[in-house]
Amino acid sequence: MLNADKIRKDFPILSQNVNGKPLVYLDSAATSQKPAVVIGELSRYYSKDNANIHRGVHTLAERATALFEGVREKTAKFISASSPKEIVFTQGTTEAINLVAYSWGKANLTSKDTVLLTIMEHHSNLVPWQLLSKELGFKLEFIMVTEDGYLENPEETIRKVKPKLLAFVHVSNVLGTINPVKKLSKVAHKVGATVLIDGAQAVSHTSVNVQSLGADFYAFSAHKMLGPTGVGVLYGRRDLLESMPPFMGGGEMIREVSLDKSTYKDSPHKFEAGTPNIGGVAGFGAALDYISGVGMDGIKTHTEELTAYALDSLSKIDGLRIYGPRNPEDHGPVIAFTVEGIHPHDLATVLDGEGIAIRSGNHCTMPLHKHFDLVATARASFALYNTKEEVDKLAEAVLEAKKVLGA
Ligand code: 7TS
Repeated sequence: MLNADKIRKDFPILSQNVNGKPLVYLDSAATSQKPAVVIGELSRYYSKDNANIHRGVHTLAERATALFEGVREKTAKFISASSPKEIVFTQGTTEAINLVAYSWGKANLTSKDTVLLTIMEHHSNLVPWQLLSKELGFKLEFIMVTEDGYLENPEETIRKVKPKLLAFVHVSNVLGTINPVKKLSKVAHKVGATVLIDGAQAVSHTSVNVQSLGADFYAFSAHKMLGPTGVGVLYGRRDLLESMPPFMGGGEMIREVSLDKSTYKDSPHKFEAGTPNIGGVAGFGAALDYISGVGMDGIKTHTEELTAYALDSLSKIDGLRIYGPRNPEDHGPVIAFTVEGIHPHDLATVLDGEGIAIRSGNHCTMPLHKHFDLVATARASFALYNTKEEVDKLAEAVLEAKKVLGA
């Protein structure tokens, strides 16, 4: 059993008042808070080990390189990749997906192909494919979403469309839907598709095994899993990464350069041009250690309980509509909702006055909001440091907002 009260003490930011009230941070889907060990590691790294990597022979350069490559190994283990060579460090999920688009996509997609996405994608798994499809002329098709927030006939659609690439979100950042990655990857592979999973909202609260999920590519961000901003990961199956051309050119990724041509290092270094976010990667390593120390099973159970509790208490509020699966087992720790007669921004503003941080807006999923005939939703999201008392405060504050705003 996870002890959230004890865990909260590890997160310095949580012990403050906001607008005169104890902070209730329910926006971890946007970015999670960081434990003191992560903040401390950033400071330790810059105080003791800071140097550029892979190029110096001096002691600090060797230390920084060992640290950076050590976190690569740790990351590979964390998601059960078969080798650290399958881990490319990026700036975040967005860059990881763009890397797949502009490297794998440019080398593999033609005007005869189709890329299959879903309408619940974050813009970062939609816009890169739109840009590339303009350039290469391939078709974009979409798996639709049911009223209760599930993918609509995904297996049939995959069999019918026979895409060259199936790219979809593991856990929706709005509906919270946990998509059946393993099942859909299997169907996609049967029709010869490559599978890219956007794991940005999954890795922080569920054990991910990229091999058993059948992901060919899996993208995520450190900042949503207790790590620093500016670091992300692209997992890619080794044979795929090796067959792919570089994404960006520059220092670090080359083997030999002459004025008219260059040869490149093997992956993952081929995809890491320039000086990476070494300090951030060090901090990410501390975040992975922290999560492993607490235990992913405990985190998963805790966030599932909070989600079930919040789905139950919010759904009792008159005029409040939740978007996404009602079955807590299919629902990650993200709940999007609207309250009749109140604009989500107004609701978020009133809640902020109570020290409660939720997000309002389209959460970078405009097509999904359009599908539900919405411009914006309010969204509460939970992490290992949240408590049932905080969910109670959220529900009470929504009731209060209804009174204040006359809804
Ligand atoms: N994919 C999903 C499912 C996401 O939720 C996000 C960020 C991204 C990709 C992009 O990640 P980035 O780290 O590259 O920015 N989602 C959110 C959100 O829901 N609120 O703020 C950011």
